[in-house]
Amino acid sequence: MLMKMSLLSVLASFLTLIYVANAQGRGTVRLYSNNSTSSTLTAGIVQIYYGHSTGTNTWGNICEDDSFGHNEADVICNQLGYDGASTFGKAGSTAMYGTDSLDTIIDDVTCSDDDFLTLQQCSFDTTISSTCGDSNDAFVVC
Ligand SMILES: [Ca+2]
Ligand SMILES: [Ca+2]
Repeated sequence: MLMKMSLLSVLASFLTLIYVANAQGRGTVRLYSNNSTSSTLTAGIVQIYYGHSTGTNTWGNICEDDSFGHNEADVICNQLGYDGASTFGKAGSTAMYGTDSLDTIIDDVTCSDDDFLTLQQCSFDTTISSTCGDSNDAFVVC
């Protein structure tokens, strides 16, 4: 009986660890490059885990059309654990990262300070401009 209980508690701790490792927080960002979203990527198309128009959180892209600039790229790299961005742009302007076919879920990101540590300190819109498609997915090089 004692043996059975300790096995169960070990299993429970193990499952908790797996859950924590896989937990996606709302607002989490990651990079995409040629079908990979490896956490070791330092450059790629930006994906964010955020509420879609359906209300549930999902992974999607950020539109790089008008307000997206160096401040915004810096904040994304800061959030990923790097010290700002060296460059950024539209996915359609390079063949480096492939095409990320996820929907665009964040538009008009504006960060008033490039030292912010997370995009949630910036303003942004979940109403997506018609100009936002895969070729306008924002990429960053951290
Ligand atoms: Ca826009
Ligand atoms: Ca996309």
